[in-house]
Amino acid sequence: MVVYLALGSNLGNREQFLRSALDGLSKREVQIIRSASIYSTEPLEVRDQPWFLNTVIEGSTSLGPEALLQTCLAVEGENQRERGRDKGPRTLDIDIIFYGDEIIQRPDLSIPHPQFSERRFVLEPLAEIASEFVDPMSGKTVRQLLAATSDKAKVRRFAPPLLQ
Ligand code: PH2
Ligand code: MG
Ligand code: MG
Repeated sequence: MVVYLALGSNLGNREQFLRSALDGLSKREVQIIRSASIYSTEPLEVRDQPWFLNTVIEGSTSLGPEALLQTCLAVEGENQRERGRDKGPRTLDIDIIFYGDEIIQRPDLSIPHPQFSERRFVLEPLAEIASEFVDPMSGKTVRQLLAATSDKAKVRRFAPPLLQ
């Protein structure tokens, strides 16, 4: 299955945590196909926290959606992720944006990610590698969703993709 994952870090050696996320996922049945540039992004929701580095990767996996979620949590865990303040600072966050074109709505897992189209820090990197991908919820392409988003928070290209 083709999957898109959003990666974020705003504590410690942020770039190294993103790199470590790619390693951890690759070791657990998530093959990395492509990754977007790294972006420096203004914090959303909880505003009084350090700026993030964000990126998006395209992966290919044989894992089902629940197993993929557990894998993301395991990779966060081995990268010093602590469950502190909700939406607060973190060494590594890995969110599932799309699992193919499946729509999954369970108490612990919503795919597509419920807020991705309101987050420029997800849409910009996603559009870099998957602008024509159609969001199964809205029927719109990533390109259209980026053009339509009302999120005005700053998102700046920071570094080239971790995988080229
Ligand atoms: N993640 C959040 C809350 N706010 N802001 C930015 N810029 N990037 C993030 O990854 C982010 C955020 C909760 O997961
Ligand atoms: Mg998140
Ligand atoms: Mg998360």
